[in-house]
Amino acid sequence: MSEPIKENPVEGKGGFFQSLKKGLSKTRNSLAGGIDNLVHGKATLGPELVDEIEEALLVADVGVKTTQFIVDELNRQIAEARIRDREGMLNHLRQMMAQLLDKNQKHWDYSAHSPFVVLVIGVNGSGKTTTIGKLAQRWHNEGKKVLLAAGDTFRAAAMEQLQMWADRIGIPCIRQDSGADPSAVAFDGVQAAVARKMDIVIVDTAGRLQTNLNLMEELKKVKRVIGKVLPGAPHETLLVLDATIGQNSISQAKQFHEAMDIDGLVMTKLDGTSRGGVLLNISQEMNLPVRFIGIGEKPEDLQEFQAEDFVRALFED
Ligand SMILES: Nc1nc2c(ncn2[C@@H]2O[C@H](COP(=O)(O)OP(=O)(O)O)[C@@H](O)[C@H]2O)c(=O)[nH]1
Ligand SMILES: [Mg+2]
Repeated sequence: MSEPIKENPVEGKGGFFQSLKKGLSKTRNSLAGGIDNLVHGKATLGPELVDEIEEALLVADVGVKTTQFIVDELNRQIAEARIRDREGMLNHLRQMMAQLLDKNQKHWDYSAHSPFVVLVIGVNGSGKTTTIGKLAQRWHNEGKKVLLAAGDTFRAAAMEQLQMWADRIGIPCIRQDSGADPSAVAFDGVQAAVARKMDIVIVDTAGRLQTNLNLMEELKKVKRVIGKVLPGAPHETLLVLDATIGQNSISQAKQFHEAMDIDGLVMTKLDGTSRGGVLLNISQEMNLPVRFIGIGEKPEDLQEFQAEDFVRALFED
C-alpha cells in the first residue's frame, strides 16, 4: 500500500522534477533519443536535421498533423534566418512544444464552490478510480474535506477499489449495491456532501466501451442528476485518458467531449509508454486543459501538469 504524499523538504521541487523525468523516460528515449545530434551538439543545420526532428516527433506519437505544424514552423524560422544554428533550432523546438502544451492551460480553482463536484469519466482501465484515489489523497493532504461516490456500480470490484482508497485516506465513500443506478449513487454522494459540508466530492463512473451509446446516455443522466441536487454542478467533468493507447486517445476524447462537454483532462500511464508526445496532439486537437498526468501507481505519481516542466523533463540530461 502506498504512503500519503509528503513534501520532501530536502528535494522540494527537485524531487518532483526527478520523478517527472523518470516517469517520462520512455518518451524521452523516443523523442530526445531520436534527435540526439540536435540535443547533444553534433548536428549542423540543414534539411536532414529537420527530417530527423520530424521522425522523432512521429515516433513519440505527436501525430501527423501536429508534427507537420511544428516542422513547417521550424522551416519558416530557418528561411527567415531566425534559426541560425543547432542551438537555435533546439530552443525553438522546445519553445514551440511548450507553447502548444500550454495554450489551453488555466488555473483550476476547486475552492470556487462548496462542495466542488468533480465528475470523472473515461473508458474502463483508463485509470479513473486510481486517479480519483490519488486526487483525494492530494486534496485531503491540503486540508480539504473530500467525499467519494462509487458510481461504477457495474462491477463490485470497482466499488471495492474506491472504498479501499477511501479507507486508506480516512474519508467517506458513498456506495450502493452493485447493479444500482449510477445516477442514484451520484445523487446520494452529492447530497451527502452538501449535508456534511464537504469541500470536494469526486464521482466515479463506469466506462464499458462495448455499449458506447448506452454509456454516454448513462453518463449524461449522471451529470443531469448531479445538477438537480446542486445547481451548477458538476463543476468539473474530468476525462481520464490512457497514454499507452497513443493517437486513439484523440478519438476517444472527441467522443466523450461531444456527449459530455468536458472541462479538463487527465493523462495516465505516461510512465508505461514512449508515446507521451500524444499530449501535444491532444492540446492541439481538443483545446482542453490537461489538469494532471499519471506517471506511476503511487499517490505521488499524479502530478499537476505544467507544460514547461514537461518539455524540460523530455530534453534535459
Ligand atoms: N503505471 C501506471 N499505472 C496506472 C496509472 N494510472 C492508473 N494505473 C493503473 O491502471 C490500471 C487501471 O486503473 P483503474 O483506476 O482501475 O482504471 P478505471 O477502470 O478507469 O477505474 C490499474 O492497475 C492502475 O494501477 C499510471 O499513471 N501509471
Ligand atoms: Mg474504476
